Amino acid sequence: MAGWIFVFFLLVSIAKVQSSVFDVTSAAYGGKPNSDITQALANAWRDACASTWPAKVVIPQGTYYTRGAILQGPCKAPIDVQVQGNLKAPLDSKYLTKQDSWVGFQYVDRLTLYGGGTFDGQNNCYKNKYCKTTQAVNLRLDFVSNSMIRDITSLDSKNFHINVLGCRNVTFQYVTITAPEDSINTDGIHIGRSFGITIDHTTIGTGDDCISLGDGSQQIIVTNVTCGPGHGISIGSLGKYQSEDPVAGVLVKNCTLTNTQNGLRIKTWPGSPGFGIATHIHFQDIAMVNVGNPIFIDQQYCPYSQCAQKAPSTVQISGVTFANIKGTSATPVAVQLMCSRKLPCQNVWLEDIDINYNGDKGLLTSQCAYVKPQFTRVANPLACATNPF
Ligand SMILES: *[C@@H]1O[C@H](CO)[C@@H](O)[C@H](O)[C@H]1NC(C)=O
Ligand SMILES: *[C@@H]1O[C@H](CO)[C@@H](O)[C@H](O)[C@H]1NC(C)=O
Ligand SMILES: CC(=O)N[C@H]1CO[C@H](CO)[C@@H](O)[C@@H]1O
Repeated sequence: MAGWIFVFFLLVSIAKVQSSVFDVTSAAYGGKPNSDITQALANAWRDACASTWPAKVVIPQGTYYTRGAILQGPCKAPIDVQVQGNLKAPLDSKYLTKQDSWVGFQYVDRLTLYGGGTFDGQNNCYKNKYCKTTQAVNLRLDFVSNSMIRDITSLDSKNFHINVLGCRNVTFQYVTITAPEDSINTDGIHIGRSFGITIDHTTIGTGDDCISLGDGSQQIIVTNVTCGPGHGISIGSLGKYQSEDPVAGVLVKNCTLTNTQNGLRIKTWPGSPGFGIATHIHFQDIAMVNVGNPIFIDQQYCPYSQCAQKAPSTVQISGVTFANIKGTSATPVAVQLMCSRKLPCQNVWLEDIDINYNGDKGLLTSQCAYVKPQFTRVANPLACATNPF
């Protein structure tokens, strides 16, 4: 008798486990390969999110289209989203359900997004100068916590590839991000106002920053990332807006940058409307291959000359280490530490810097202003050889 009761409960729990898989192509949701699954995905997410058991949404192998998917929590239990297929955005962004986001997760705790699939933003705009650029980010995480994004690809986003806002304890691992070098604003991963974000074993090549850390990025770890093409790994830009939160606690370690416009950069706008802080920023064990501006603090960041260049930046940069940075520069000025005359940089260390320049635009050199760094094992041309002021 007791044995039968056991089997009965076993069957009940198997049924529960099975019912916790929400496959968009199941009869309940009706998604079909090579068709639009916008509604099927929304329904599968709704049911999975309401499950009191750990639930899994599945997008199986094959190509699927969606006009947009804003997947909202809070959910009742941990939730997995297994994307094995190739999810495609509309070519023309007027068909998107939301203009600023394509796929998004909001207010979700304990999300695991994985499966080897691809989020293809189908940006064909950059090839056509009459095409209106759009704001649609491929994958947005808003207020997501204790989560893992693993083994997925983000391809040809119409804007930033992955945007992280208001998140806590989120790890990205084995993520691949790819876009053409000449596609504007296609940053790989942008983080803002988030705490405890790790990016590990990730490969990024885009037309803008591989990784950019906006205001309020705290306790950020970037390891084993390869970047290129792109504009490098950036803190900022900071100081464009009033009341920005500090950037504090960044470790970028064991990464390789190849053929990027910039290397490791901290950029702040001149004439900031408020005061800002960037502190405890540590770059270590970085290989550079033909990188422009490999080490670059730029407190006069002003693309397209949109600002009053004369006013100094009011972002205080302090506690910055560049250690064991090796390789080749694509520009003769390999180290630039251009700080604010109003708030000079404090506690900047350069250690074991070995960068060469083999081009014909001049000799290897460095520039510093409003900073007194400490050098350990840094060759003379790389140790504040010139001061332009
Ligand atoms: C962070 O999130 C992971 C899941 O990715 C979880 O296993 C871990 O317990 C979380 N850490 C904390 C401190 O909550
Ligand atoms: C980089 O990856 C290698 C091999 O996967 C691993 O052994 C190493 O610890 C990683 N380095 C860092 C800094 O995470
Ligand atoms: C750029 C860099 O230093 N990469 C190294 C990261 O770590 C692995 C293993 O520890 C090395 O094999 C890489 O060369």
